Amino acid sequence: MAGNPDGAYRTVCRLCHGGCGVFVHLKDGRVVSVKGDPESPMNRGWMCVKGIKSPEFANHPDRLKRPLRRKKGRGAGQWEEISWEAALSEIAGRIDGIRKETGPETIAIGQGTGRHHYMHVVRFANALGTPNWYEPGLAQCFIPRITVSNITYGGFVVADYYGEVKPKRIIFWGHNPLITGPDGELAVSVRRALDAGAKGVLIDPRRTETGRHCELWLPVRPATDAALALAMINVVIGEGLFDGEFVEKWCYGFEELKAHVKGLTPEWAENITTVKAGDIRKAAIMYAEEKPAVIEWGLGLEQNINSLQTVRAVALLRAITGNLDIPGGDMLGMNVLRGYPTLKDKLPPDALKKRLGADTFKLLGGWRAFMPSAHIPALFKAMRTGEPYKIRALLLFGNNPLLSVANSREVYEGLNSLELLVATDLFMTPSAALADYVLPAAFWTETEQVIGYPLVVENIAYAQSRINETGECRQDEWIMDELSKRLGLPGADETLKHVMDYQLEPLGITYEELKKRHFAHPKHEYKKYEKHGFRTPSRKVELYSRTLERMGYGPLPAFKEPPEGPVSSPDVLSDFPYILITGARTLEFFHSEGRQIGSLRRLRPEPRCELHQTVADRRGIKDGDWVMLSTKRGSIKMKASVTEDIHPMVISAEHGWWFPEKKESFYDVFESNANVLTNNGPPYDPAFGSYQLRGLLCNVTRKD
Ligand SMILES: Nc1nc2c(c(=O)[nH]1)N[C@H]1C(S)=C(S)[C@@H](COP(=O)(O)OP(=O)(O)OC[C@H]3O[C@@H](n4cnc5c(=O)[nH]c(N)nc54)[C@H](O)[C@@H]3O)O[C@H]1N2
Ligand SMILES: Nc1nc2c(c(=O)[nH]1)N[C@H]1C(S)=C(S)[C@@H](COP(=O)(O)OP(=O)(O)OC[C@H]3O[C@@H](n4cnc5c(=O)[nH]c(N)nc54)[C@H](O)[C@@H]3O)O[C@H]1N2
Ligand code: SF4
Ligand SMILES: [Mo]
Repeated sequence: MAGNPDGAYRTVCRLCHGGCGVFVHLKDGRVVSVKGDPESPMNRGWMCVKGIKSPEFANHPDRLKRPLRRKKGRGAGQWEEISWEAALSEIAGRIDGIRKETGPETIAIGQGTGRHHYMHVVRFANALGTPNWYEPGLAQCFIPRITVSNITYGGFVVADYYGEVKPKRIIFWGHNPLITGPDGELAVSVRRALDAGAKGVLIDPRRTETGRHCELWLPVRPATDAALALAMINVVIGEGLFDGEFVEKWCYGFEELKAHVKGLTPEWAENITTVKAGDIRKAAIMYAEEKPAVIEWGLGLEQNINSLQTVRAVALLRAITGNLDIPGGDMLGMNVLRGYPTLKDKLPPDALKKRLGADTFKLLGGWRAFMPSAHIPALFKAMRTGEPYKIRALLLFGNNPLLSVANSREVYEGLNSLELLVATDLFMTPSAALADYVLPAAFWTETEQVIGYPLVVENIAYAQSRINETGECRQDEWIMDELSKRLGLPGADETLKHVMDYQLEPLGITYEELKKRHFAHPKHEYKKYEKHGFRTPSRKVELYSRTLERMGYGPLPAFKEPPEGPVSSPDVLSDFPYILITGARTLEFFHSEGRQIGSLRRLRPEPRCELHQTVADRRGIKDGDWVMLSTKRGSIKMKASVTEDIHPMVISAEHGWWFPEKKESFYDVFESNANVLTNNGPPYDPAFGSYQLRGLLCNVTRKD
């Protein structure tokens, strides 16, 4: 207990990707309120509505509190409570049987996005000897940005809102941080930068909450951002706005890039992106001339089948304008923590070869991948069909694939084909309802960990402390460690405390010491490349990437039409004349979570889709009407939000919708679930295997 006059506990909120320093107040061991920590270098007292409602999550009557074993048929909703000892030994026994019979690769592991146990899942998979773990983000989220940054600049970047010099110009590109932060930095830092005078440009088919603070909006046609970025490079180079000194000294391949973008003018891009050439030119000039400037890039760039080259094109803009690692620019991380001990040397080489999709999608699953994982469509296909071999078991740690993976109906088939499904979660979800065992996970106030923020760049190390308990809920890491012991896996003799101390070694402190200080915040160093160069083969920023070339991918970024769209598939247009984007976030919900939290649900009672006034007029739809949204894959029901703040061809559907109150009808899991509409089929991005969640063709009709 520390740090606050009324004896509150000081820790970090992890209801989303986390990062807000907080004080938690307990009464009789239960969380009663959570308040922002004014001294936290990340949030300085601020919190979002979800975090503030943490007590409602923590104390919800539907929280899972004891391990459950299925009594009747799969999905019948009949459970019996069992002890941890029984659950762990039975599950370990079944895993052991399967690994001996058909090999550990036939056991898959699925996890959700960015949780405390993220790297521990990778460790557990390696120790178990299975190459087949997945997370529904990865190829569709963050891995393209991280990998491209590593290949291009030798490290990941984040906008510098923290030093004395602040960004003058911010480009929000397929990213809506006022709603979605902290995915990188926190919403509050962005808001403060804008309030302090930074000027914004929004590149997004929707004029978002963040966009309302911007002076220029480029409503891009979904999945065509690579063309937009190439045209901006064309302007920056063609009009001599690049940083000549930085390019000369620190960039590799400038002449090749210059020749490559020569004909890729704003007029060329207007034809593709539907954004006016004049606005493309304006955005490029604003970004290049007003230094320091940052690019807030997000999911809008990744959920398409040209994710590698789209993200690369945007990445190069930072370099040629000299905005890298300067005060108020996009800074390379300090990486204050030692890399998580993932036991990757324990995964035998022949297991590596069996990773599903790895030979094709080398930057997702191959040896050069940032965090090698399996290709989700290949994994679920292997579950359903046994091709190239049968996936027999799946262990889920904080993942609800029926809602978060593309093509929900195939996911359903996949889950039903398993011999063993184990789900660890806070609540009974539709995916957990299909399991053989359901294990109760600890809430964030009930877990401990060391975490670096902002994510991936790790400029600050934080201690998250375990401050209370609920029922028999356990931290996911504990569950994996207990299974490891029973299976005699490597690393089973090390506790989470060992791991945390190992991570902190470069800072010269232990977890117990960090807990007392709450966070460690070494001074930021800029222009680190001046000491050792960039961490790339040429020691420079690689505008032209030999690494990509050697792997068989384009060394310079290029645009590719999305396979389903007004240009590539005009034959489908008569039935599906609009462009669908899914999953633009809302403040109240984190993915499929929170639908049972009364106060949040009252703020957003129903699933919504946004469409343009002209579409509504054409279809006789009024704001608040129920509509049917359909694609070639299926149809769902949502309420219409009619607006002028969206590209007139685009319809934006929320994701993650299920109805915890409708247990009798399997939570109506297919009724308003955006992933009934999405496509998990080829083509995929050739390097990451990304599938399309945005930029698909759809139709909308009023539901009578
Ligand atoms: N409240 C809340 N916060 C979250 C989450 C959540 O579920 N709820 N999820 C977390 C996770 S895992 C992630 S990955 C992040 C995501 O955070 P962001 O990167 O901000 O992602 P989104 O809000 O999904 O999408 C950003 C914008 O992309 C736009 N967009 C769609 N298609 C395109 C396109 O083709 N081009 C361009 N330029 N823009 C496009 C959408 O209109 C949307 O406004 O948020 C994290 N934070
Ligand atoms: N159509 C469409 N689909 C998308 C996206 C999109 O934009 N459009 N976005 C994609 C992206 S970027 C991402 S990252 C994924 C996210 O996908 P997931 O991370 O799978 O998100 P959820 O489906 O909400 O599942 C998370 C589950 O974890 C549980 N949980 C929360 N905390 C803990 C914990 O500490 N331990 C355990 N064991 N469980 C916990 C929650 O109750 C919830 O059931 O969705 C992807 N799916
Ligand atoms: S932004 Fe995330 S970490 Fe911060 S209060 Fe909200 S849920 Fe918690
Ligand atoms: Mo994500």
